[in-house]
Amino acid sequence: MPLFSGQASAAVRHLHLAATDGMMYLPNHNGYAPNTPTTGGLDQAVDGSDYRKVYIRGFCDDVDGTAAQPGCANMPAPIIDVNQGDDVFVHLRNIGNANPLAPVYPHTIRLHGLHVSTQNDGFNETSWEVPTCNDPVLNADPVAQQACLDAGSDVGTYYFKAQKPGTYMWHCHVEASEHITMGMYGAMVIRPRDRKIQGKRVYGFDKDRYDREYIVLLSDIDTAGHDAIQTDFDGAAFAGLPYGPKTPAEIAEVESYNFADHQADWWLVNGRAFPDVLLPLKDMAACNADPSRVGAAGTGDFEGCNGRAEGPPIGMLTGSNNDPAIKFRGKRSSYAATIEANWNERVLMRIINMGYQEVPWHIHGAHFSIIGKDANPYKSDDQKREIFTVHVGSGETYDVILPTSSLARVGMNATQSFTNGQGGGVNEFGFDWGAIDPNNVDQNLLDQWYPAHSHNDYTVTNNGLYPGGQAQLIHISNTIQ
Ligand SMILES: [Cu+2]
Repeated sequence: MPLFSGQASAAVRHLHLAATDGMMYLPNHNGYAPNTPTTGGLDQAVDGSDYRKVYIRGFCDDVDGTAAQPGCANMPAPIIDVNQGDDVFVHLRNIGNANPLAPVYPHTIRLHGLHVSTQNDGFNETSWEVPTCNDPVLNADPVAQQACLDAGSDVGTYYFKAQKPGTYMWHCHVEASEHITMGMYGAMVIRPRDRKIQGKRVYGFDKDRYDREYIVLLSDIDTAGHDAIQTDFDGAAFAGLPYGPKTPAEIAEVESYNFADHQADWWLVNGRAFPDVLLPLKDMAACNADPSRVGAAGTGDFEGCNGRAEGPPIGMLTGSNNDPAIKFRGKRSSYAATIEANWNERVLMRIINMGYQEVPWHIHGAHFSIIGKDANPYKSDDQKREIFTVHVGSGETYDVILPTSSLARVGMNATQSFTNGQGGGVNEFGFDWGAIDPNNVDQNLLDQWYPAHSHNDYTVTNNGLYPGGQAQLIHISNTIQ
């Protein structure tokens, strides 16, 4: 029984993740509006705008431990969302690659920020790793492969007791210089034990009350590294090596790219570059379990689950709070990348940096406050400090709250531009403000659109084309559901 009314009993959760490879598309254009999906050529959207297809490693929802198919990697990986006090078992199944030309590796889960034992730490050099039964050696020996599967050698289980509420990240830690930037990362949220404040407060202290929450997961991609891994694998050399972990010399034998040469050319918010952040969330469930998107063997090319001109994944991990089958009081977390809120609401942004560069994250229109960092609340006075840029280093998380009441919506501030005939009509993202009525300027101020973006503005580009990359929009209105 709960100790007092409103306090939840801790749950025992079993979460299933599959590690594999996949494909994603990056907008290779600087059009202002996102393109619509197409069934046409592989690298173009229906309006002719370019997309850049890149090979990734990653994770997808394995549902019950059997659902995922090789090639299903979601970008970013599913969200782990649990409550303080929960006993969480994360089962990782390494299903190998869809691409026969890419290196085959073990994987782990590093629960970044959690106080876990060495044995549950995904730093495989001091703990352990999960190999796959889907590699060139075992694929050529069906008896040995079946024995590998029967023994469950391709599954490992991590345990943690959810302790401090806040915002975290998780990722693979095998050869992290390669596996992280290839896409093996996702967001993690722990909510307060008290049910009454789940989905309403980050920690339960002074200023951390909010009405809506968004995950802002920042990362970057060096396509040269992804291309090298896509076609790099020397299967003959691999087949000659002993089974199990490889030495540096053996790794060098099967791949060539040096990840110290990392130089990003795309920068992402929730796994998408602008303007694709504006697109609706994508349900990955059907794709995760569909082997038909895997291309012809030996080509290293297949369809994957992150399509061209498609929005970020919903982010649900079955068994988490964001699984609709789980009873949950608050609003569910997702990778929604357009921030929408009504006037006089407080918007929580859980900012996470999984990229290799520090990001000066800047929001137009109003100041915001940092109410916590790295799953620890700031002191009450510090929670009141208002800023307009937060520097988020790799491996850091910040919980910031934007009160929409502080956004500018005062007619007199816009009167001059309205007098000049500006500020009405349709903006370049397709939103229609309507005609300007000089006698009622406030009618044009009801909906407001602001950018939030990296202030390293060269990262607000797609392969050098501005605008693109690490930017999203904040839409404030009075009709947001
Ligand atoms: Cu890995």
